Amino acid sequence: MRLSIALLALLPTIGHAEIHDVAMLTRGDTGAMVYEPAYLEIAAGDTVRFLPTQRGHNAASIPEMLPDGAGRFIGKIDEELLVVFEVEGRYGIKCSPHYAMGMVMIVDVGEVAKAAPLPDALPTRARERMSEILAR
Ligand SMILES: [Cu+2]
Repeated sequence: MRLSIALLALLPTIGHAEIHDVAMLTRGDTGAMVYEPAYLEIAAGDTVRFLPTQRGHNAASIPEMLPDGAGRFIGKIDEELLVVFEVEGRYGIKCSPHYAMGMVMIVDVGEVAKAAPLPDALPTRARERMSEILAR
């Protein structure tokens, strides 16, 4: 009896995927046109919930920073978007209207080579922001 109770108590934590909230902001604590947090390290199967906390933003995958086998995604402006990250690797995420202004974030799923170079194809400001994010 004691054993079965202990097993039941463990069940909710086994294989339980987490949900991580990200605010999409025009003016945040870390600057203008930002995701907060701008960096997440999560497990495969976890969900990220992009919240339209302030108006005018979305979240979309960056084709040059999408792991092999992972699907592209693009949220609608001013709408909440839930993305389940099943494939391990480093994901770049952009706000479609503010990509050139550097509104980007990084999601590392599972085991990721932290020192991997950023692709050359990114807009200059987006690249600078990502370097700052990774240096924090
Ligand atoms: Cu934006």
